Amino acid sequence: MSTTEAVLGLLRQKQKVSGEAMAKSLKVSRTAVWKAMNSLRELGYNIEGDPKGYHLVSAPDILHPYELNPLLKTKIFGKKIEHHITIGSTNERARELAEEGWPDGSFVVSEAQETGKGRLGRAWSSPPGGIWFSLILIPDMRPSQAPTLTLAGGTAVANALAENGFDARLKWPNDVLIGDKKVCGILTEMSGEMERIDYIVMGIGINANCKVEDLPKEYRAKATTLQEARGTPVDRKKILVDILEAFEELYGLSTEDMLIQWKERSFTLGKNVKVHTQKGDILGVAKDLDPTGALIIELPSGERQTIYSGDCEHLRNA
Ligand code: BT5
Repeated sequence: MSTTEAVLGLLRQKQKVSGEAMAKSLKVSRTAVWKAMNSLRELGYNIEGDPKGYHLVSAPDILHPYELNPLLKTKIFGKKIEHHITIGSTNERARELAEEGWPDGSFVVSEAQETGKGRLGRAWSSPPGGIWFSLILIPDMRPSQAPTLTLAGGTAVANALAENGFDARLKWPNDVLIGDKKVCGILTEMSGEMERIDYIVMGIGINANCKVEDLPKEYRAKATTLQEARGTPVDRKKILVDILEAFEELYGLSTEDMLIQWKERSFTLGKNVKVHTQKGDILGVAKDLDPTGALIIELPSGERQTIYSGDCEHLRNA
């Protein structure tokens, strides 16, 4: 734990604490305490000071490890966290950290993204107030099984949102919906070879305390935010921590059990769908998932087709 985080710990424990007492308790210099105080203030902590000592008035609403660590009960997820006020894309940064050897379950989180990415080179709008983060995963599985992890990520988000009172449902392969509107998207990128995964970066973006009007016009019709679904802002820290806990639990399961949980929250299965794939559109009824997480569609002819990737559109059931 850094001196700054330790100083924050003392400020949280006591109504008022002097610089001298903190320096003594942490076995550091008064200057180190003073520097820590400045770093905390820069992050938005409101700390009042008088000759008798310091008092923490309020903490900022940021997804900084200083705020998350005291809440996290996970064993692997979040052991290392990098926080940004703004960044291009957390996925890009997580890739760099994965290359540097950051461990399984570590993640990068940012309050906003300037060039957030969706799948296939699409853009992901990431205004302040959302939850934008990218996990580094080093799973012991074959690359062909990797798509099941995207489904697990979605399930973790849906389970955590359900715990927080939202009726969240999953749209194959990478969306979380509230009603029929997208509240969360997932972008999974893999580095490895045919037979071996080096690492996976899984970016998860949740429209939390933002408004639909904060998104570009062309995205609004199909999008929602947690704040709009509830009518009041949500506790972003709790939601992020709940997602990490839910994901860690799923991460320990067999892919078979992970898929069972996805199916329980699925909005797609049983629906008439049109799936846009590289080879064209496929119309039919979404019937099931195969063991790799691919979508099994029953075509109007009664024949079944397995789809490995694409964009799924739910059609009104006839
Ligand atoms: C996704 O792609 O849904 C993946 C989104 C992943 C975002 C996270 S945020 C943290 C991490 N860092 C990144 O840079 N990315 C990840 P896709 O299924 O291709 O959906 C993209 C489409 O969703 C866009 O073309 C828009 O139509 C729409 N869209 C963009 N921003 C949106 C938003 N904030 N809410 C709802 N829909 C949005």
